[in-house]
Amino acid sequence: MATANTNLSVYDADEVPSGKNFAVAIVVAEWNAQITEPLFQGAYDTLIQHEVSASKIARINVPGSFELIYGAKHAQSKGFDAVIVIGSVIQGETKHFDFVCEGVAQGIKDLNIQSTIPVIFCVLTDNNLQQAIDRSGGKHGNKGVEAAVAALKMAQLSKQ
Ligand code: DLZ
Repeated sequence: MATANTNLSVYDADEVPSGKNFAVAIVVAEWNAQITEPLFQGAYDTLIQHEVSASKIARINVPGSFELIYGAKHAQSKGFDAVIVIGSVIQGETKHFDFVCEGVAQGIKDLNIQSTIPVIFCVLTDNNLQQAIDRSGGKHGNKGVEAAVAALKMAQLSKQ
């Protein structure tokens, strides 16, 4: 599972389906905006690069990562071909980190079981701010790029 030796922005563009006919919602948590904004930008730019029309990309803001579940469910009801949820949870002094991480992961998993519209998990769960910076455009690349690629692959799969 470790990303230490992985660059999240590196992928084979030839293996990514065209997004020409897809509409994608990106749900963004406002908590740790210093991290979620570059993740959003990485996802958005990658979708555009793979021919998703700007008019077919919708951004939905929610307060924190815990609300990503409701935001994604809302987006699914609007008929997008894929939904990306973007959040950054950083370990603090209390157990809140564990509850938010567990809650959002299970919630997004449930949405993927219940609906045919794929929800892509772009939530960083880091021990400290530096680890989050490293994965949102830093030395380990940008998880938003990885999420956009996953969204296009899963949108295509959902049509097969
Ligand atoms: C409350 C809280 C805390 C302590 N930490 C984070 C965090 O690191 N990342 C994040 O996205 N959200 C955090 N939140 C907010 C919760 O996700 C949620 O928005 C509130 O508990 C309200 O439901």
